[in-house]
Amino acid sequence: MDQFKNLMLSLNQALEQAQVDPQLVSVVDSITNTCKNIAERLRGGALSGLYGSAEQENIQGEVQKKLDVISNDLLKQSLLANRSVAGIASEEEENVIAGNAEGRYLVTFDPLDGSSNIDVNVTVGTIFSILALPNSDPASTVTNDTFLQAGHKQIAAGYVLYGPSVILAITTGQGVSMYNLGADGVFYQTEDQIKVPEHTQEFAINMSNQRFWQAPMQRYINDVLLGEEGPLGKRFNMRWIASMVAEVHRILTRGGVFMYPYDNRDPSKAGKLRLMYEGNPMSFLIEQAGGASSNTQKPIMDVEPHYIHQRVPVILGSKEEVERVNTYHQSTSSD
Ligand code: P6P
Repeated sequence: MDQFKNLMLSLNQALEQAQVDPQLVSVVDSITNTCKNIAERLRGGALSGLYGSAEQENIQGEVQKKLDVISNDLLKQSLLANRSVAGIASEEEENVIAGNAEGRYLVTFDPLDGSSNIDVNVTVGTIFSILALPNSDPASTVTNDTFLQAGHKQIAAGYVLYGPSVILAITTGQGVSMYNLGADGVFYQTEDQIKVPEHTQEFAINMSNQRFWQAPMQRYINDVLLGEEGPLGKRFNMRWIASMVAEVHRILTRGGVFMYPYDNRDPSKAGKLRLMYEGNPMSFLIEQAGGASSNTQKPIMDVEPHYIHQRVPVILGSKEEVERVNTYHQSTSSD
């Protein structure tokens, strides 16, 4: 990596070349610098004494890992200290937190997605989404409602993947680029204008939930599993990492379709994944890379949020496959 670093753009050089608002660059810097700190804590593994549960639950009713709490606190501290940040919303926090009166950007984030994988040393990540403060709302009145903007209003979105490499994927609405964290602590661009292959033979879903899915999803997966002899006429491979960031990274890298559909385990919930800081940012990345993202009825970024922790069914990835899943559901709705 070092031998090429002079040939590669740093994150800040790339954002400057793309003429990104300096205040937005400052917000991205706060996020990525904090993610470097999170990566350092993760690298310590069991030696860091940071494995295991924090012995407390978050607003989602999920038992938090120690690193969930630490990552959340680090991002809160860094973003609320940034004069460009008008407010933040976190998966780990019941309510939004107002930031700086002169701030123009709102940030939603999942500080450590896939954290159940930490203790087994499997890839996790930080997901973030950046919205503009509505002109009518001076920063001092930032409330939960200020954040309730549909995904197509996002200004920027991305993730930092803590895997064998620490990788940032980001979009500011001008395509998707990726950056590897160098030994010198700088994110260097390794990919630009990423494109998700339109066709795929790889699907990702938690099959153990099959009996809880709606009929159209069961029919689609049954047809996928029939392979070449079935109606789809091709063999599929399956992946499931239980870490959305890792699944989306694989899809941005080689295509595929990721599904966390509605299931009736808790009929009051539209799905497991959250709209504002999982569904929307990942959909922005996927659509900017030429893929598609749907709740089986409409693009996820067209879903109007009514609650900061609103959940949403997620089907995203290679366009042909997402559209196929939608067709299975629409034929039911037209029945
Ligand atoms: P399950 C992680 O907890 C997460 O929110 C996503 O990152 C991941 O795709 C999904 O939940 C895994 O859910 O039910 O398979 O553990």
